[in-house]
Amino acid sequence: MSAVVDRLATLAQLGSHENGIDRALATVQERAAREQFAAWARERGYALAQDTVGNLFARRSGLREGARCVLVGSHLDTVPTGGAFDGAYGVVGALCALEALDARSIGTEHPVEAVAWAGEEGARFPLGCLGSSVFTGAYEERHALALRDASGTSLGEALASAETGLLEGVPMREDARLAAYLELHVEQGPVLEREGIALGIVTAIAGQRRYRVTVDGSSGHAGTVPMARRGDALMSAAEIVLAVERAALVAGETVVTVGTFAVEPNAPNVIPGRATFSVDVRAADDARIDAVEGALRTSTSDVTERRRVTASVERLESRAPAPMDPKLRAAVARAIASIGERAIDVPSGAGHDAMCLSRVAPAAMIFVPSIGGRSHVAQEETAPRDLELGVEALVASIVEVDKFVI
Ligand code: HGY
Ligand code: MN
Ligand code: MN
Repeated sequence: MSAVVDRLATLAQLGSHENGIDRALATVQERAAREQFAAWARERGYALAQDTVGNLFARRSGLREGARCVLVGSHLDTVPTGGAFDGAYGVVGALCALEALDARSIGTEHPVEAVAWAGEEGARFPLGCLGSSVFTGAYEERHALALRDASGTSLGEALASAETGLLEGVPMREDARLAAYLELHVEQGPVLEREGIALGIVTAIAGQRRYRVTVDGSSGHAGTVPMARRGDALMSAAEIVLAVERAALVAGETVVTVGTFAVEPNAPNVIPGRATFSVDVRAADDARIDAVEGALRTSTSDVTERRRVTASVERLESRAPAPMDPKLRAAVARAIASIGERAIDVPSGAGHDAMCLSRVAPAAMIFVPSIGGRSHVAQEETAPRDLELGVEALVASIVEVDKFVI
């Protein structure tokens, strides 16, 4: 078995249960994944560093004194009941790429660092791309550490705990200067498989916004309160949910997801007094996302006028569409051609840490196919030969990028 396949299998054990993998930021399972990454890096003699929000870096030195680093990586956390490839592949692939450079005695002008970004999925603390947002200055560290999970634990508290926190004996990263960023990832969609091509070069990452909507009504007896006198939080929420679905369909090329929904008190014979849900909207351009946000706000105020409820919409996160760097994309294309392989351009509907990195450095992404286009599910899978080819494409891309980015 190749190193990339073998290591992904090792990571897949961490947080694994009968319905998939749970490895949210600053949990025992996610910390174990960071420990595993650190162990692999130490074995190979790469210098390790971390930062205060749990980003972890393994550095292979460059030949040129003072050159900025080429950063290569992805994330180790998963969505609840997630799969073994989303994120983990890009982290393991980055380490394997450093090792391939060693094995082939290829020196690079720039130091090259494999990075495991903390909390990309936003599954526990309410911010996606948490680690890369803080690293790139898009989100303040103190605000990130103050974020609380559903049980009220802050990220700062979780990262201070010996069981779930920062790694012992790993120094803080000091040098944040970047030459370029590369991320290898599974496509999570159907295009590469459909086209029968193993490598994709990402053109742009769709914009995305996340919201929390809270509807407050009045709890009451399911059998006695007449329909006309109810302030049913769930029925009101249902109207809002369907309104955003309609708005996305009208906008076209727009996706909207209500992935969490909580009802209180959550009993069959009590009228729901509170409904809280998430809304995640994505499109390649901001105007379409604006249209869905408009519908979200209009339908929310509409239900508060027609029904006996109050409601609030909080925008938790907003990321503009992120085009990848044309020069870096061209370098990746040359690199892939240099190893005798073909690639096509593909857009990314999924979010990635590369969105954040692209604001501060040239960034590019390489995709490999996802079987059946499936991801964020336990069944997500990529063929071993495609995983290996992706790493080869990454190695060649590092070498190509190293030639011109100083
Ligand atoms: O939500 C996303 O698109 C990513 O998988 N975090
Ligand atoms: Mn994901
Ligand atoms: Mn991912």
